[in-house]
Amino acid sequence: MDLNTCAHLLEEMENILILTHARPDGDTLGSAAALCHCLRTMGKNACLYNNPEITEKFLPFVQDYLAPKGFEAKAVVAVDLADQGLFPRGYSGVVDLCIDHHPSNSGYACETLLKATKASCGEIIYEVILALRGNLEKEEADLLYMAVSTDTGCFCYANTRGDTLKTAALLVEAGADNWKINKLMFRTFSRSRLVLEGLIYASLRSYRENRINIAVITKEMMQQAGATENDCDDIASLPGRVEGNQISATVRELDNGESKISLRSIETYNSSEICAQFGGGGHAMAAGCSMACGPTEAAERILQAILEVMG
Ligand SMILES: [Mn+2]
Repeated sequence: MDLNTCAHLLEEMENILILTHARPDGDTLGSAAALCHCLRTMGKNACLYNNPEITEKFLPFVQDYLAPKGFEAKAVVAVDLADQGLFPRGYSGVVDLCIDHHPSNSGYACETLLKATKASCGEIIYEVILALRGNLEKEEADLLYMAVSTDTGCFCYANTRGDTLKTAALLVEAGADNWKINKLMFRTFSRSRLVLEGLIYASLRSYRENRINIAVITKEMMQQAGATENDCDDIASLPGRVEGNQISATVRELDNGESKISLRSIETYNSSEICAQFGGGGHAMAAGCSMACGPTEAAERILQAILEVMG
């Protein structure tokens, strides 16, 4: 469906529940809250589904929009949610409208506005809000800036295009506090996270003139740093920062005695194929697998597999 049909559909809706995806990120939460704000200014009763996985970092941005107990939805809208498998915990039901940018969107909703060339869902919500109300309010600009900046890694990832930056510029012009949001999203870390990073870097194993880098994260290191899962966001990208790195692996010791491996590689190598040897998979440049052994043995096994591919 196109933008105007989507806006028309939203205009017809009442008592709207907006869904964010499982393990919600800045894009799904910022998009949902901005849309919710806009719908409320239009006099509609709209709320965000109370996603139990919202982390402390994002909660202040979405708190005012979360559904009160007993909210009875007449219409359900999902944002940035590609597949039913990514429904927020506790939700199962019909989705009337989905607004998304994932090329892999499975078409689970009754109606879908899909713009797969967009770097973030926030850019689509920006257009939807303009189609609905003709202007953008400051609260919406802040929320959409959070959406666009987080899905592009602060405009660093390869998905950042000219029109992504144009939308970001329009959001700043509409009042988005870009520097405050950037500081919170990209330049602020828990003390535990920083201590954990220190432990990871200090014990980093590098091979073949630093072309291979392996980080091992044990339960003991987590404990020593006082770190929880909340402190492990994007932790798998750390060993790949070493100059000259071609393939990096992050090995995490799990509670059940197994190890979880995240592999990252440059285009020359296929991470997914390496992980497939251990029953895992993923993308060509980012993949993962699990091994039924402790982290020391897991690190050794993944190193041997990498060495074999590197020749
Ligand atoms: Mn997204």
